[in-house]
Amino acid sequence: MHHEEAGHWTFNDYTLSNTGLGANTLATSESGDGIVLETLERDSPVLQCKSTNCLTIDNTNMPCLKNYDAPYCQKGVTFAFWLRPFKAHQLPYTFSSQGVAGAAGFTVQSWRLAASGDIRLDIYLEPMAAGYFCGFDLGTISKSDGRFWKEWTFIGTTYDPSTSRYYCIFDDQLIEMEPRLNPSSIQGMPLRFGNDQNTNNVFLLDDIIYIPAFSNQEAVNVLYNQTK
Ligand SMILES: [Ca+2]
Repeated sequence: MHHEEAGHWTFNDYTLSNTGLGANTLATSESGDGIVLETLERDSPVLQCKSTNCLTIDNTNMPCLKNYDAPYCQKGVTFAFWLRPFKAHQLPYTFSSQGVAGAAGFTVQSWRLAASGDIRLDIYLEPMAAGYFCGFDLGTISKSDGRFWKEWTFIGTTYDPSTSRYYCIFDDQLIEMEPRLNPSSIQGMPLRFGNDQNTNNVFLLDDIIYIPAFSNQEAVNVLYNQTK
């Protein structure tokens, strides 16, 4: 993982700071009231989120993290993080959001289908005036007792400018995103982690990664294996 101008938030020094992946780490500023703590599940400190403003990444100097598209991301973009959700007491459950509308920019949220009670996880990405998403039916993994709610999962997105295709990252899988109708018109907001709809839910984050380049399957394998 040697990239210039990349971001890597490890929390290993017990701060919210970007520790970087390369020699020329972009300047960023972070804010938030998430708590860095240690867990037996991972061998380095992680961030615990419970509030509406757990971690906010000021992407002023990270144009790919604002618009996710050409001409800002000429080599593409990859943004991913490790997520450890807990069984949701209340749904919907927003892990990350960007902008005031629910799905502007990069958004990850879970919700429950009213009819079946099955829980879904959706990853949204809205570059300039377009919208894409992936939906994962967590109910099929065995309802809220399923693997997703008990383990760390690698979640993210990556954009390939050579084909203009957007993908979700779910663990070490690459899944092409589907177009989404009626995208939000709001782009460029800071990227915020935190539950913006309920306050009784808790989740953990670790190894948030930003690379201004597309990650193909081989690259995703490397990211996954080097941070798991
Ligand atoms: Ca860590």
